[in-house]
Parts: sequence; C-alpha cells; structure tokens
Amino acid sequence: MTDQTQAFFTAAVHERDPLIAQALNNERKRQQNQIELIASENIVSRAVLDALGHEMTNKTLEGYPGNRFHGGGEFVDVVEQAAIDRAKELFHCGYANVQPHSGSQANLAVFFLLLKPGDKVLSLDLAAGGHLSHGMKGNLSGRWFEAHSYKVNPQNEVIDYDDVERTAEEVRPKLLIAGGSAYPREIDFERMGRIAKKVGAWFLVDMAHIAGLVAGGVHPSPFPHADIVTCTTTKTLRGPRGGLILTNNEDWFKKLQSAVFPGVQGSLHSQVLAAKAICLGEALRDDFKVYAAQVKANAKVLAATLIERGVRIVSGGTDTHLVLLDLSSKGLNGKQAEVVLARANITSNKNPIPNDGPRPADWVGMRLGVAAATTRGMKEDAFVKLGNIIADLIEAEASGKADAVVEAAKVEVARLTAAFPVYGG
Ligand code: DSN
Repeated sequence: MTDQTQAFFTAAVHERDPLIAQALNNERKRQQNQIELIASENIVSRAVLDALGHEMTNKTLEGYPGNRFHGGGEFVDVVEQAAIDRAKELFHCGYANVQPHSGSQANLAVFFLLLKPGDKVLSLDLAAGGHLSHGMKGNLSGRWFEAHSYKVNPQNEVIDYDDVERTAEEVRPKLLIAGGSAYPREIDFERMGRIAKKVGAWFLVDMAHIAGLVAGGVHPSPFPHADIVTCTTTKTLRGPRGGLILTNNEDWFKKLQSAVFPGVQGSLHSQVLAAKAICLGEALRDDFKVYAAQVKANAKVLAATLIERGVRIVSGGTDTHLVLLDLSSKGLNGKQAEVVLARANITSNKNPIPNDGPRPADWVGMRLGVAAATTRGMKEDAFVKLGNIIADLIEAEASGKADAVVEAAKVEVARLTAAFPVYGG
C-alpha cells in the first residue's frame, strides 16, 4: 500500500481538510456553548452519531430487504428490517417505509401514491403553522397540485374544526392533511379523520414535529384515524435526518414501496437507515417515555414563565414541545428577538404566527422548542430560568438597552450549558 493510500484510509479530517475540520470543531463547540431552542432540532445519541459516520455509507443499494438491485446488501438488510420492525412496533401500524431521505420526501411519495397533478389538497395555512411540503406555492406540492388551506380560529388560535369541515365540503379535496411546523396544540385527529371521510378524502397526518411525543405516549396517536402518516426521524423523535411513512392500509403496502423507490427516490442512505433503527430502538425504551413527558412539562413551564412576564403566547400555551411567541406584545419583531437571543447564545428562529404577512422581515412571531435542551437534562427549574432570561433580553432590546442585559444573560447561559454538557462537554 502506498503512503498516499494509507493516508486516504487513516487520516482524520483535521489532517486532510483543515478548513472543514475547523468548521466541524466550531459547530461542536457551538452546540455545547449555546442553548438550542429551534423546535425542529434535537441532540442525537452517541450511538446514532456513530452509525452516521459508519462505513455503511459506502454501500449503494436500491430496492427493499431481500430484493435488491445490487449485491452485498445482506447487512443493510438487517438494518433496514430492524428499522421497519421497530417503527411498526413503536407506532402500532402494519406498514413502515423507512427509506425517505426527509419528511418532505416522505410527503412527496404520499402525493405520488395518492394524487395526480392538479388534484386538490387541503392543509393548514403556512402562517398558522403548516408546512411548505403541504401545498406552498413555491414547493412542488403547491405548483403541481391545487392547494387550499384551513386556518386557526382568530380568537383562540386553535384549529377551527368547523371551518375545516366547511372548507373541506366546499373544496372536496382528494387529500386532507393535518400537522405542520409551528402548531403548538394537540390536533383532534379523530375529528379530522371524520371530516376526511365525509368528503371522500384521504387523511394524511404529518407528525414530523410531534413523532417523539406520540412515541413517548404523551400525545394522541394519529392512528387509527389517519389513512397514512409521515414524519421525520429528527426533531422530538431524536434521530438522524430522514423520514418515515406509516400506514395500516394493506392495499397500499406494495404501492408505497414503489412510490418511494423508484417513485421519488433512487438508492437509499444505508448508514442513515442504521441510525434510524437505533433511534427507533431508543424510542421503544422506557427512558424515552420519561424524556417525552419532560419535553411536554418543560414546554409548559417555558410558556407559563413567558406569559407571566407579559409575552403573548399564540393560543395561550402549548400541548407539545413548541411555544410560539407574539413579539408584537413587546414591540419587537421575530428577527429582532432572534438576534438578541443569539447574542446571549440562545438559538431560536423567527416564525410567522397566524395572520402574519408573507415577508419574513415583517413576521412578529418566534418559535421556541424545548426538545434539545430537554435531552441535555434540563428540567422545569432550568426552563423557568431560561424563560426569564428570554423575557429580560426581549424587554431590553425593546427599550434599546440590550448590551448590559446580553452580558448578564451570557453568564447565565454559560452556567446552564456547563451544567448540562453534550457528548461529554
Ligand atoms: N420544517 C422545518 C422546521 O420545522 O424547522 C425543518 O424541519
């Protein structure tokens, strides 16, 4: 073996590519030193990380376990079958496709399975917390399909099921979708399922954000009301980037295989399947239930603390991992709040809230999620502290006196991050 070949197989990133090594190192430090409150994020286990960096990444395969287009797939078969079996056990369903590369790909495969271009879909309005892959104009789902939306009640900001029913009767969609990216309340899957049946629509639940809460038994399951369910394995489920499709409709089992491959994807990401299998196995353990319950408790405490400090919370609270702030109650917009929190090492994102305009610069909302900090071990007392730090920062920014408050907040945040290290600190 030449020295060059040897180095190819043994040199670490810092030896081979210092620029990327430094960025990776900085990202690791950032995750340790900042408090992550972006609702779609979490912190995966060391086991999931190890699988993602495994040699299995070298394996190209198409097809499904036991029926591949390439040789050498016997160990990936073990991994994919384990992921399938665990997903079925975890979510109590008869079929699981674990290959989608993301939640959007999973949704695309469902569209490919059930719809023809031009068919009507009805989903939650983007500003009310919907997702871009459910019919946003800039997304294929809104370009190639006729997308309609339902909204939340302007008074209580909860889905107005009577309005969903009226709209569904008017539109007669082929697919009714529940779920999204920024809806903090439990969804009445039973009612939505009844509405879908009444108008002859299929009912898709995209539980990307809440899959971990469903898995942990602290949020109702979309089954048996949904015809089909999609989710990511990231977010509250605490796994690698990727998607799942689940159903109990036996007529679709075979068709779904081909809707994913070759319908919307080619070869699978073998090492991600290994990480998905691990995270699904972790979610079947009792300690995952404890984590899920803590996520919910922490979100409630964060919302209550912010309300006490005079920040308006969309819908008046939360039933999930996420809390949606209306910064207009403090004279700020979402971007200003995001920036001042970032200065104190708290990571968040501006977000539209119901009736916000289309321009991100005008949004007055901010979305906070507690899953990642909960995974670090933070409990209610830490979230009371965090809620107060956030309120201090917002108020200081609104009065133009943020500098001193940012410095004090940074010290508090550093105490918290040191007390709750990730990957050994
Ligand atoms: N949908 C985006 C979010 O919720 O942040 C990414 O998953």
